[in-house]
Amino acid sequence: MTALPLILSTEVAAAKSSGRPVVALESTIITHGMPYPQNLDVAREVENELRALGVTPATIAVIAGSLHIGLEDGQLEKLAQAKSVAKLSRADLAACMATGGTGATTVAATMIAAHAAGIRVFATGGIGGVHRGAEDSFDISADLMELAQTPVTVVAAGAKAILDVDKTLEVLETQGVPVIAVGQDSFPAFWSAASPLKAPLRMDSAGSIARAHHMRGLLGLPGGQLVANPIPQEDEISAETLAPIIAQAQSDADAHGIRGKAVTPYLLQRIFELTEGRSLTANIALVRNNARLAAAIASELNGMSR
Ligand code: PSU
Ligand code: MN
Repeated sequence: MTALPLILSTEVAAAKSSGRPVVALESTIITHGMPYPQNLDVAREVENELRALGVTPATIAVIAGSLHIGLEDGQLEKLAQAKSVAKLSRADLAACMATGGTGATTVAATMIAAHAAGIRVFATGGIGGVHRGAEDSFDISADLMELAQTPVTVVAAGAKAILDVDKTLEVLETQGVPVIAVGQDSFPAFWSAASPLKAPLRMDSAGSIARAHHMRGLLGLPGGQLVANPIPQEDEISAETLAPIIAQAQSDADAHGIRGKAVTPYLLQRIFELTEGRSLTANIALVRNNARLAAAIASELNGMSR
């Protein structure tokens, strides 16, 4: 049996060998979450946001069977332009690598890859969760179970209202995943900072979040943490504006019989169209905001032993 085909980008390799903090970034948000060319702009801006804070970005993807931890700019550009790239979650990652395939990693697969590379903090936009109507479809993202078993702290802007957010929080509780709202009591609703739902936990500093990650390790707890970071107020879109748009996107998905892996990308694309791109401006702002917080958490964690 040969070793895991893991390839570090030049800058990730340099950061790791000199002990500087690294933050993981997913690639499904690039290939299935936003249209080209905005997806490429966002990916680069988020990477630069981290670099400006002295933290090395590691965008993760599978290219020709190898698990890449950090992409060179040309690889990022190619991935952003690629059509019909595979979407890889926990179930698909090994199969794609074994067959020499190329694919983008979801939150679940990015956590697995980050952990394999010794990266403890990961920034994204929104996580997958329990879909509306899950009582019939059983559509529950593998992201939730991944958070229960892989020790990576994931910074997201909460969960989109394309999901059943109540049920998502219930599953996270059942799975023993800490859900930490940052600087507020309510669980953020992706495009809007606040929501009617109270977050299970609240922390007001990157240091506390880093210490909680470290403490879980000392306790021998296997999973990670979900950090729910509200979108900056100046960038938010109100829940009232979005509610009918989400309902429309959901009914379009149902009418077209969209199932399985295709559900989340379909809904994201439909909302982008229905808001005439307005959803994207907010999306960019919140991902950058999450990168900044992830950088602070990774820097704090870097000072603590594993
Ligand atoms: N939710 C978002 N934006 C995203 C995704 C989810 O608000 O880009 C992507 C992430 O990669 C997430 C994946 O891990 O979709 C979840 O897909 P599924 O629901 O099929 O597990
Ligand atoms: Mn699903």
